[in-house]
Amino acid sequence: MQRWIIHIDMDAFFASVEQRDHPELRGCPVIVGGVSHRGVVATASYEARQFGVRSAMPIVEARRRCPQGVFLASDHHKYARVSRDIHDILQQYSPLIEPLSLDEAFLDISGMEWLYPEPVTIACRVKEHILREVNLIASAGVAPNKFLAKLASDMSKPNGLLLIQPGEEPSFLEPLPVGRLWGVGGVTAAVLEKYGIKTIGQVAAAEPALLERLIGNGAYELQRLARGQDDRPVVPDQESKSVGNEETFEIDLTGREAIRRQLLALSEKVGWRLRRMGRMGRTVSVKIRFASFKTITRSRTLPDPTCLDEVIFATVTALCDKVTWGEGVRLLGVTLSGLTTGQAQGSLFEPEPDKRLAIATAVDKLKEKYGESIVGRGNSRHT
Ligand code: TTP
Ligand code: MG
Repeated sequence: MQRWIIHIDMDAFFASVEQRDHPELRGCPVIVGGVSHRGVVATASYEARQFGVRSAMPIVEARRRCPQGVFLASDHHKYARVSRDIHDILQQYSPLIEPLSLDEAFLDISGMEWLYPEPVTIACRVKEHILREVNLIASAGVAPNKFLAKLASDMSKPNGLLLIQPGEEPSFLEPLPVGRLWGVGGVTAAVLEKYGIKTIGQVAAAEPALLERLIGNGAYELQRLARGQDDRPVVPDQESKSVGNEETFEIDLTGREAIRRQLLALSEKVGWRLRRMGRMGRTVSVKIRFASFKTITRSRTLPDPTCLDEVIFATVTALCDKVTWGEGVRLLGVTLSGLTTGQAQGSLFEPEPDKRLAIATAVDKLKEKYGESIVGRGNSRHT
């Protein structure tokens, strides 16, 4: 299976949040950081970067370079809240998310071709979703591994989306300066450059013995990176408390059958994500937003945790039976919370779920390999 990793990184994160919340600051050079005399810049808006203001620069220096700048104290609580909102969005696109900081994360989207046609389409949707829901701009990199994905998002900024296809690694990497390699800071770069190794292409072609002499133990890994090889896995955040998917419809849904079909598709997505994460959930929640924006949620806690589509969907159906469907439906969501680790299903008295999990997992593998159509239930559709 071809590996596909997306790296998402918000543009000028702290500054963009402030510009979002204070529209009068849009288009202005905004500098966020410790505003005391001895503080440093946390980040600068792209307008401020034109004056040479950078992260970690003393505020005094930033004021000298950009006297007309708007200087603001950072509000970590607010940025952490926004970060959680973004994380909730990312969760809807992959069960394997590794947050790196408040504003960046890796998503492993390998094997999701049955959900989306192209890896780059997923990245595009993630960007659109973040813009729509939190009104901020993200840049994205799509590539066969973490190193290349992060490089791609970095190089595409601002408001970028860059795809590196398998096979394109050498031509992409060769001309870049060594400092672009993960883990190469100023000191290592200086050592390499002293020996005439200035580009990533030169690292890739260097004599291994020479590299080892120059930088020691990390030489082998560094050369692999320079050749675009990186097997590091995306390590998901095991702390996540719930797994949910929701969908806003372009046209409000009417009619029981249309609603049922969407709820089945959402239940299948959530079940699949849980199985991929190796987890189960005990509480099933349904969210319904009507055309009038009236929003209700209904939950039920099951006697045993589950990751099975049919158990999730049956619970969802039971919850929806009690809802009065007076008007069109704008949004539906299905979430499992009360997550447990591991998927040992069934018990002495109820051995059946184990078999059902085995079947579901086998079907997942087929879907990942051949696409959804080969094993689809025929009555749910994924977008
Ligand atoms: P970055 O993603 O490195 O920077 P950025 O989002 O501001 O700009 P861009 O990605 O478009 O280049 O860091 C994310 C946030 O972390 C940033 O908005 C502020 C904070 N931060 C600091 O507080 N100190 C620092 O030295 C850096 C680099 C970032
Ligand atoms: Mg950023």
